[in-house]
Amino acid sequence: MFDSEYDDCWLRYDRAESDRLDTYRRLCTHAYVSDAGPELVAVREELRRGLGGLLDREPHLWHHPPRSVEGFLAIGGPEELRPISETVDPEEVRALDDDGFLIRSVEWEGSQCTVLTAPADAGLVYGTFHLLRLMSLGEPIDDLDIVSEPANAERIVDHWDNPFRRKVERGYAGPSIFDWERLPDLDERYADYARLLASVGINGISVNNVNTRIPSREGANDATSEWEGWQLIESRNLEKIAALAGVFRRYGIELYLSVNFASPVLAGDLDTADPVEPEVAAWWERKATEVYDLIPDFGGFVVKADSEGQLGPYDYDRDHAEGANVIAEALAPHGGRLWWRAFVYSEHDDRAVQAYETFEPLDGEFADNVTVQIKNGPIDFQPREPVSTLFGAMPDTDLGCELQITGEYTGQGVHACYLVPQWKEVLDFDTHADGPDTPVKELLADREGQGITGVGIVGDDPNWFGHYLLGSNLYGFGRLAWDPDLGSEEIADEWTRQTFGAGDAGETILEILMESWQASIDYHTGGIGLMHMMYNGEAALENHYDPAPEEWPEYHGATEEGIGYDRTAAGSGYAGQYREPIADRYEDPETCPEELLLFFHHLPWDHELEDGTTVVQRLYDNCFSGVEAVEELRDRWQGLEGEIDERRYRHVAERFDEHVLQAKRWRDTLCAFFYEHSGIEDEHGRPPAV
Ligand code: GCW
Repeated sequence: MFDSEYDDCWLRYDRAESDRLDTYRRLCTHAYVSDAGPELVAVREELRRGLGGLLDREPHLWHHPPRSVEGFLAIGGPEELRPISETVDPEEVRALDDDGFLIRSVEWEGSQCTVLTAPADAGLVYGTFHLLRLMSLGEPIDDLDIVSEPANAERIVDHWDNPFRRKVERGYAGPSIFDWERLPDLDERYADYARLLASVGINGISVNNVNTRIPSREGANDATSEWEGWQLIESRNLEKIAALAGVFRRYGIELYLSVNFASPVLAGDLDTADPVEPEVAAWWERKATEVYDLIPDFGGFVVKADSEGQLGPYDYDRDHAEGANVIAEALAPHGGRLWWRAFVYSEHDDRAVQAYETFEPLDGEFADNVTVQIKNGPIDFQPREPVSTLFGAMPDTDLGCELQITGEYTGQGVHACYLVPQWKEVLDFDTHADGPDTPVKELLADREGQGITGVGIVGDDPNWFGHYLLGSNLYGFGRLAWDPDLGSEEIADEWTRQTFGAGDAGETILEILMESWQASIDYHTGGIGLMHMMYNGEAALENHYDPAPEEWPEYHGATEEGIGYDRTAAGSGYAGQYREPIADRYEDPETCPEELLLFFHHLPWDHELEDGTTVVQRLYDNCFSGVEAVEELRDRWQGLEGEIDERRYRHVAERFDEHVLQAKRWRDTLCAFFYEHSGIEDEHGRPPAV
């Protein structure tokens, strides 16, 4: 339906199946839509596109109740349209979360009316996409009674897009979708991107890289870098931001900006960013007012401080709460929020322990409009990590869980890897924060200012994601952030049917997605807790795509006698940061889950696992089975030739060929590395045994 050169992803709105078409036409050809806010313009446009495709006929959009029609849609606020206010109790609607919506089949003046209402216009946008999703999935809509509210108040995509030269850090789908040179001129693709995000309930977007400055080798204060003038917070750039905010606003999406902690120096004329200095506080206040004068519904700022060369409060011997609060206080009068990243490491031998040691003591010290944004695991978006110990450790601080939609460590834009099962594992993890059964998803849910952020994946490539199958991750991120109780398979099934249609091909693609993550874990890590063995090499060349275990002894702990990292009390003590009984479980190799064993323990190569297999043999077996799994997935994809359009078939098939090659590269490199250190051959005599 996108009348453009790029893919329409899951918003295809293909003609409904005949068994549904008549009912859909009877109930939805006519739509009475309020024309209150900017969001209703988006609602009308989406109805034209969606119903136009699904009903295979132009829908009639009315400004009053259509007369003598069998059925019609009525979309608007609880008291805006009579078909709604006379059939639904406005109190019931007003009681819903702001982004929530209600869809109900009712009788009104002799017509079968499907009312869609919400306490706020953003809910009407999400509700409209939900109704069109049900129809795209061929679901019955003649007896609806849906009340849907997001579990997470904030559902934000964080872009790591650099404003200059449109490079996306850890982006594998071409240049940045945002053309900062041309902004505030708008590209129609911005609105289509907003549609994709709103269609899965996403309500926030941060448009630029958290690395707001590439630190020069000589240190961060080098003003000569070509970043000059590309601090988007600079006054000259704000109209670009405002233009983008206008596009996303129509789809109920608030805009955020990553800013440098030292913006008063980099984007201002101060010579300090010390948070306790009154002139610094005054600078942030002026800056916030300047932004909100242009963008009244601006979401707020995202800050990466004291991390990977980015400036921060430590540069002024202040702690992270002091650093954050000066910015938050400037945002507060405007209703803005500061997302302060907890991705701080490098002070400790064991990188895993630092975030907790830095932030847990600051619980309750952050201003009310600060959300501490925590990566799902203690290392860095690895194929599988334990859950960060900060979840459940800061009850008096608003928290956000940061996930990575782009596959930096899971094959980038080349390997098919559906990440929703990984995210489910994180969100379902029981932190025991308030005793048993306190999963992460519960800690985050139903609390203003809390939620889930995802590192963005889209780029300017026609397929948006670098790989057609990876669209499932953006789709899945939104659906899961809205409802963490949805199943991975359920979400994958929804995405597959909307993107590739129902039928056998869809079934096969669903299977491929559901098996892809475990395969990725196995060939990238050996599947029992090792991680972070990727090529880093020369900073300029680092790609995190190729294997290079030899670069990371402090991560895998491989020695002649064993492998793994001792994070028990006898080691770095990281396991002790968890609450009981989790700490005990991880502390003991007998009770530690096998999939995380070598993350918590350094064990002899011939240590016997529960089924008697040794550690080294399990590593060999998993690396080999990871490759076999990818070969199997490729075979299944090849079986779809002729069943799906040539363009997408060919695109994915080519990537599967590279996927198999690269998986073998990881397998062979890791197995050679394990053999080199252990001197123990693979029991099955499989090469490479160097
Ligand atoms: O994952 C690592 C990446 C960096 C990224 C950093 C972060 C934006 O390798 O590219 O920087 O984490 O999360 O800040």
